[in-house]
This record gives sequence, structure tokens and C-alpha cells, in this order.
Amino acid sequence: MVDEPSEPDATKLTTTKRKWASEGRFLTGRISRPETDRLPPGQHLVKNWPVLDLGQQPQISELQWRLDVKGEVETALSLNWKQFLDLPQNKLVTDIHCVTTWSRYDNSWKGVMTRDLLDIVHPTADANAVMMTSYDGYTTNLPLADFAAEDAVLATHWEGEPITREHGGPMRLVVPHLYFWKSPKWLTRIEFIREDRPGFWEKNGYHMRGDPWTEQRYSDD
Ligand SMILES: Nc1nc2c(c(=O)[nH]1)N[C@H]1C(S)=C(S)[C@@H](COP(=O)(O)O)O[C@H]1N2
Ligand SMILES: [Mo]
Repeated sequence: MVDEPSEPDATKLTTTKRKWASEGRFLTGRISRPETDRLPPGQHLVKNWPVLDLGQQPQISELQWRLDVKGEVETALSLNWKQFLDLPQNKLVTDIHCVTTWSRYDNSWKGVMTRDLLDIVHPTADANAVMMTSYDGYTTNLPLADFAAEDAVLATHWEGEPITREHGGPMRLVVPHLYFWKSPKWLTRIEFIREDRPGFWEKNGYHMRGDPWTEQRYSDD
């Protein structure tokens, strides 16, 4: 007699991901594109990496640094630097599209996927968006599905080196499928909220979502 092969134990993580997939909860409508279609409309390619921010580039030591995750979650978190680095680490390569019309291909990142954070905090059924706050006072919002995109990463490294202070080190979010203002530098707080509401640029005329493929640059009103 040969033993029946048994199903491998489903970890809590895969269970959650399967549940999300079956609910279609985090579908972002992203589709893969052919190489010839890689540059969104109205964008041009750059080789350098421009620096854009409100003008204050906070210096955050690893001792001071914290990431608070709160609001509509089952398990709120307040992580120090070491605790953050103990989360699962991943590497990926993505393009950047800035609303000021530059795009930069093939940026390699290392950090914690937002999906892995979501597996720990478990947003409640009432969570529909996130509001993010940075050490320079910058805020920006994302619908939950965009925050949960499979390539969204809480990044600590770019091209194998720690992200520099001017680019948002020690940690910034990168949400590759939206304009880059949706990728807060020096991120310190992620609040899960019931209803999407505007952050800094969204209050100042930028679009609530910021999809580069449909040129969601500015809000209509
Ligand atoms: N904390 C913070 N994050 C921010 C900003 C900012 O002013 N403060 N500017 C946003 C904008 S408008 C852009 S285009 C990108 C620029 O990132 P970079 O300087 O690394 O290119 O950061 C985004 N994230
Ligand atoms: Mo920007």
C-alpha cells in the first residue's frame, strides 16, 4: 500500500492570500504589457533618478526610526528598525513613473512586500483605503487594493545599496503601478481607514488614484 500524498499544510499566509484571491478583494486591474507598450502616455525616459519632495529631507537614524501600522486592522503594530528587518525580505525590479513626466526603467528594490505586512496586521472588513504619513509631514492616500498590489514594497534598498536620505531612506514605499507621488519617502505611519480621503498632493489638485496608464494626473474639479 502506498500512502496517499497529503496536502501540504496550508500556512496562514497562503490561506490569507487564497482568501483574498477568491474574494477578488485586492484586484487592481493590472495587466502585463508588451515591451513596446512600456512607457505610459505623456512620459519620457530618464537615466538618472531625479529627487522631488517638499524640500525637507529628514535625517532619521535607525535608533529613532519607527513604523506604526494602525486603524482598521486586527493587529496594530509599532515596529522598530530591527523588528522591521525581521519581516520577510524580497527583491524585485520595477519601473518608476512620475507625474512630472519622467519615467525610469528597471529599478531594483529590496524590502518588505506590503502583502506580507497585510498578512500580519489583517485589515478588517471595514478597511477600504490607507493614509500614509512621513517624517517630513507628507501624507498620501491609497485605495486598499493599490496598497496591496503584488509589487508594492516597503523598500530599504535600491540597486543593492541602502536607499539614500534624499530618496527617502531608511525606508520608503514604492507602488510601481501608480505615479510616484503615491510612493511616500521616510514613511513612518500607515493607517487603515474606512473611506479613502485625500493626502497632501491630492488636496492640492492631484488625482485621488494616480494611474499613469490612463493619465490620472489631476483631479477633474
Ligand atoms: N515623504 C515624502 N514622500 C514623497 C514626497 C515628499 O515630498 N515627501 N514627494 C513625492 C513625489 S511628488 C515624488 S515624484 C517622489 C519622488 O521620489 P524621489 O525623490 O525618490 O524621486 O516622492 C514622493 N514621495
Ligand atoms: Mo512627483
